[in-house]
Amino acid sequence: MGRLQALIFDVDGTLADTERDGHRVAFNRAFAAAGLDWHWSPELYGELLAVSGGKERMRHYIRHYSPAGCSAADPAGMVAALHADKNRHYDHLLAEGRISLRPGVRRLLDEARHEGLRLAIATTTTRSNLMGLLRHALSDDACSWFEVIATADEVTKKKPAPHVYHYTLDALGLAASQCIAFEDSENGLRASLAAGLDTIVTVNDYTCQGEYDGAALVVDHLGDPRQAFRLLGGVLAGRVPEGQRCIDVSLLRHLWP
Ligand code: XBP
Ligand code: MG
Repeated sequence: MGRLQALIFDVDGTLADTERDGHRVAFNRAFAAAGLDWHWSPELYGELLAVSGGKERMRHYIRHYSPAGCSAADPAGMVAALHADKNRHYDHLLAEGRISLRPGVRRLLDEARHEGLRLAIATTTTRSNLMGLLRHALSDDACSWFEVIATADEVTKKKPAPHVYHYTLDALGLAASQCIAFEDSENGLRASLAAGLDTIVTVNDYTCQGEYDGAALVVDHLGDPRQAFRLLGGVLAGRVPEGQRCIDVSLLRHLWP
């Protein structure tokens, strides 16, 4: 058996483009419902994404952007209530089918399961948000596809801290050298590299300007037979065969023999 045993996926931005049309819209609905005139434009949200975690992002916004209406007697309670309401709106957006998987995600998950690779998730999002995404964008039983699901509910320190990856590797009972991580952002890559994981970065509109030194591969998405990925960089880029159209299990086994 080759040394590659498991694939570990980040969620937001990696499995699906959840941020601009998902979490951001849901935050704005929660702000409006609370009578706040806060509005996170797509551009502002891009800046705020430097902070992982919805509650942390709101605290950062209050601290650094001084919006009106944040003189609540209980700011922590206010943030917690806004976050709960944001998650409720996010779940509605998922149920309406507004968020779909990124190219190649379903194909690679299906293929990996068929080829006996183990699957895990390592995310800093809230568990209920992840469950909604898996159910609505993948399948009713999709959470059973992943042997380990590590979320913000399991670890307190969010990415770029490596804790969620350490937790995932411990739960899988595998060494980092037996797994590959899939990430979409600088914070995510810093977390996975700090845990010793070789990492494939699939950038998106919010993360395509990032610095991904140390990534094994940087691509625009995982690719599908009819929608080839673009290879953007990475330390293993020179070993990707000419004409390769997608990240598939045979490519992974070629790069990690
Ligand atoms: C991405 C995040 C999350 C979401 C919001 O996490 O930073 O905070 O934007 O989720 P990842 P919550 O890419 O690691 O999945 O509101 O549930 O925190
Ligand atoms: Mg991400």
